[in-house]
Amino acid sequence: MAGKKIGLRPTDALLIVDLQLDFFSGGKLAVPLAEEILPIVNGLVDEAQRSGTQIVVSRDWHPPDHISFVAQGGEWPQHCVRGTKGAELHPDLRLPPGALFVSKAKRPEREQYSDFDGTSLAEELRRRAIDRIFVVGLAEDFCVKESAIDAARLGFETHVLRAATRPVTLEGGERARAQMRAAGVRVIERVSPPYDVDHFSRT
Ligand code: VGL
Ligand code: ZN
Repeated sequence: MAGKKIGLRPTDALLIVDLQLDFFSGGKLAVPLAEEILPIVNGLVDEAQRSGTQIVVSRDWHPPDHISFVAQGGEWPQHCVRGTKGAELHPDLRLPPGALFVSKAKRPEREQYSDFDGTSLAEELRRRAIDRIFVVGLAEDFCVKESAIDAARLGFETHVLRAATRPVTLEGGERARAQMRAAGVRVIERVSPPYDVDHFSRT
């Protein structure tokens, strides 16, 4: 696929955020049109594998009484409860060997939208000499946004591939892209030509 044009390298990471059943249609916190990104993410996974790029797969992994749930006074329906069907990764997601898995928001009393919050992900990536991160997945206005902003803040050259993410709400997505850009994240509108990361990197 057009992923070739990204020019992934062995010192890049493809960060696939929360492609879990609860975020797809029929799930507890379905993100509109989430299904559309699966073939695009799978194409990127293939490209990453060909390029020796580290693949990272994150999961929202809540206890049943997580603070973000309505029953605890939070804003979300109960979702991605550890060990349940809804917390499973979407079966269509292609997962090559060698992927790194990150589970987050595991403690009842804390919300952690970012894959870097309360995890050792930054250290794991630095240990592998990774300097660029390409963020895809769900949801653009929550975990994708917070993970990308954290990645940029932590010094990684960070790209979000808009074609491979979807927001909970359209307004939320627009706001998220503005916030990400303000934080130095590069929001890439499409993964097909003329997008070419090396072009951006040289400037
Ligand atoms: C997420 C809402 C609640 C996400 C997680 O993965 O973006 N959104 N928990
Ligand atoms: Zn959650």
